[in-house]
Amino acid sequence: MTTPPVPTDRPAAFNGLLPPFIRAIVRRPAASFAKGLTNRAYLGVPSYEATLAAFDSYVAALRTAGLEVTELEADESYPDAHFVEDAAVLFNDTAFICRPATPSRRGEEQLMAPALAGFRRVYAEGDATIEGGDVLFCKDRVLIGLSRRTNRVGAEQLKRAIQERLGDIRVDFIPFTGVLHLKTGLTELAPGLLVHDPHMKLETDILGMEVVTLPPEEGYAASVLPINQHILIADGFPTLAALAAEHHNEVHALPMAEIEKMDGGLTCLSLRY
Ligand code: CIR
Repeated sequence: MTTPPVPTDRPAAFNGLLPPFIRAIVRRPAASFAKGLTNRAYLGVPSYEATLAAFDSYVAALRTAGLEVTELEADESYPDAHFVEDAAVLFNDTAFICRPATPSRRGEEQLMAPALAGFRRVYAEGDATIEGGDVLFCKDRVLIGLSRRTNRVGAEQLKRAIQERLGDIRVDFIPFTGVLHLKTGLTELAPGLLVHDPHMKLETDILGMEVVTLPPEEGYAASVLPINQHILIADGFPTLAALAAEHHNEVHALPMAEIEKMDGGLTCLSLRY
């Protein structure tokens, strides 16, 4: 299934550097999903039924936020493939096709590429490893996490592609440890305002942005997904919920406990554009 890219002549919205989102791509979780990678096995084995229910709530929230959602079929050979965000980074008419770091996820980017045939595609190559979960478009800059999944070669390739397409915008590399992806532990709740999971150890300062560090027991909630005037948050985290309500009129609190068990969050379940 091919999806058309977003027209580039619309005004910038919440995402600052990007046009307002109008569409999203998701993939239904496969029955093999529990064979996927996780650093959170201590949370227990997730149930497939509950995972599908969480996924359905998520898709419904994307639609309520006004997005036209394309749902791709599950693929049993890739248990992590519903974390579609890791396979590509979309900006305007460009799809930067990532290069997953782990053998079990290598190939997901090929699986995603046909759905992105309407985009101008740029491929990570050579020694690059990069996953979309490490890429955060903010109000006035792009942050690329340097993690166990994204190396400097991959980050440089993406930086070049972004600057070729969007002009000489600021792209900062953010080395960190303690969580899986950059957006596992750091997202932009409102323009210029980042929320941070204290389990994530940032190895550099983030200058010129406000950073709110959540209480440790709410660390998982640092992964929020603003969509134009709406925001999706994980249900059950009162500090984060209060902050979201301060900045957004439309807050959707979603059941994420099953997704968390496989180290997933709100951003990774879709590609928005
Ligand atoms: C993994 O470890 O790769 C998957 N189980 C979870 C990926 C989550 N993706 C993301 O946060 N962008």
